[in-house]
Amino acid sequence: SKLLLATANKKKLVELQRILDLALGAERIALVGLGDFEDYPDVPETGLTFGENALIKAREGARRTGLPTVADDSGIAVDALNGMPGVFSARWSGEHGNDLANLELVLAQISDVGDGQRGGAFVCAAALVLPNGREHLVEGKQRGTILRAQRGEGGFGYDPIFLGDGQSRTNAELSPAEKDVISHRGKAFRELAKVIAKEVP
Ligand code: ITT
Repeated sequence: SKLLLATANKKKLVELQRILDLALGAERIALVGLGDFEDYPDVPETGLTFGENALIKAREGARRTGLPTVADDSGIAVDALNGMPGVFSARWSGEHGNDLANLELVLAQISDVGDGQRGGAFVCAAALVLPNGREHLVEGKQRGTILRAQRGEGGFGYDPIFLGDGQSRTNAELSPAEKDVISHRGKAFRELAKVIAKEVP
């Protein structure tokens, strides 16, 4: 069946279709992104947590389209920055979606932080809102270390500066399938896939 993914981020759409195909079978869910809807407004992400923002995006999508809707709100929480950029990850540099400027600002802000104190986590909240009003919310995390320079060309966002715990390659050096196994998004959406299997016919 058709499921709206209330995101303007094409990389998220690709990752999520891949994760859901593996969890539920390739033909089970066809995700459509916001790009397929003309004049879809910018929805203000005013939540203080990833979960609140995921629900804001999913509720708005379900209300506007009548489709069962999933949303992803995600980002990186850096220990040495007291959990920032957190929900501000996509616009940390001031320019929404400028991945390079955002990661360069984080690197500059923790340039004098020592090797033992560069921990952080990717966090993903995944929400499902159904046309009948039922709501589900799950969360996934990946802990790791923030490097001092970029490594790798894959993934998106902060992947090139993030070395997952127990990994020898950054998230940007992993294959897409390898990233899905350990990533915050992989964990959250494998959990949500179980709910989708029950709630979306
Ligand atoms: P939508 O709100 O339209 O879904 P967005 O890109 O604005 O798209 P978010 O508000 O959830 O999404 O911001 C997520 C940001 O966090 C994103 O821009 C990345 O910089 C970062 N991020 C999220 N997941 C990531 C991942 O798997 N790898 C690296 N960075 C990630």
